[in-house]
Amino acid sequence: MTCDMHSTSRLIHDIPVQHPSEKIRKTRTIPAQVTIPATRPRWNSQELTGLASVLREEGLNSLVSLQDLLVVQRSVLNQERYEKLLQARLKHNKPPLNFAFYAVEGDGMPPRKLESLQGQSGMILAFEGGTFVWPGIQLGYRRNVTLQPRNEASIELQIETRSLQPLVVEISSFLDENDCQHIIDKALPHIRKSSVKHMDQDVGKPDSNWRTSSTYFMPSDDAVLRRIDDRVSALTLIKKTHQELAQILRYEQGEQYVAHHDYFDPEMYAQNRDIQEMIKRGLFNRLATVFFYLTDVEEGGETNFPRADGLPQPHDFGDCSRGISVYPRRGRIIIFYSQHPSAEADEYSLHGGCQVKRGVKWSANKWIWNKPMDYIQE
Ligand SMILES: O=C(O)CCC(=O)C(=O)O
Repeated sequence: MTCDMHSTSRLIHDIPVQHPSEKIRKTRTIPAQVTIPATRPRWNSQELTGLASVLREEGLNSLVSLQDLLVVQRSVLNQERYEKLLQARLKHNKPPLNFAFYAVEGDGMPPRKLESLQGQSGMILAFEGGTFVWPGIQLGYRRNVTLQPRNEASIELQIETRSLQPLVVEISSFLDENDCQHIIDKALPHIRKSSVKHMDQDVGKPDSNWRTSSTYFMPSDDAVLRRIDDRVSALTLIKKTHQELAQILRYEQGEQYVAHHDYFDPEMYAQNRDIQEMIKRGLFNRLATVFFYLTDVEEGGETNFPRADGLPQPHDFGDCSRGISVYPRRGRIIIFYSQHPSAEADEYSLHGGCQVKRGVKWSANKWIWNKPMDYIQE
């Protein structure tokens, strides 16, 4: 298998967070010996009540304290990474914060990243690992959101949950006709046969064993493309600097990309120094893919997730008959998450571009990392 080139959320329901003044924790250590549970049960209402009352009693005044409390009460999901990143922050005199906290806003506003707990009450989303993911809630769940991308008027979207495992959400209309055509026209002169990053076991094998499409990595060097980057950032709530360049894809009739993961499994790329350097030996990775459909397709060309809903590993990675499929529609996008916010890989994010049976499919992907990359400036 190959991967092409280039922290589980916790919902704290309605915790009435109490505010500073009372007790300030003066010292800080990383909680010792927290264990990762084999299963990850949801918070039950008794636990939530307990947590809320501890918050009230302790009068926690900082996000770090809230993080400590969660870790002590519940343990972390990716202990090794949690401790490494915390140590690195302490070394650089940064607050030892590994979790990100978001306040759930009303009126269709997207969740707002919290910089402090001052004045905060209501529902808070907590993400171990520090990166936001849209909570799936349940299959078919639809939320209307008003985004405020930088340098653009606000836009209203509907985000629909298509799958919970892996987490896939769909926005039926994100790009307009002109955006789609602009990308296609700009890519056309540069498009070349797609390559894949071979896992150690596959080095030397032809790319076409997996992928027969054509590709262009497009720099964000004009106003339309920069606006799309800003929109993607506003939608994912992840900084633009975490994005790779858009990879534009063309599939002609009969072409496909068999099922694969977008993240780099450190063990499968153990001999590849560039990838090891990029993923810092497993600390960082591609977290999410934003996938754009730039054309309709007469038949075929769907994106298939063959392991959706916990299905077993397929025998045939080109078989698109299992799991869920998203069909190409000009302007539609999906976001799927290859990793949990805690940076544990989600093996169920296996996906492929099914054979185009009739017509031509133009599409594009934006890979988003859980760390800043060098491709796109803020
Ligand atoms: O074409 C598709 O629908 C999926 C493409 C894909 O998985 C990829 O480029 O990584």
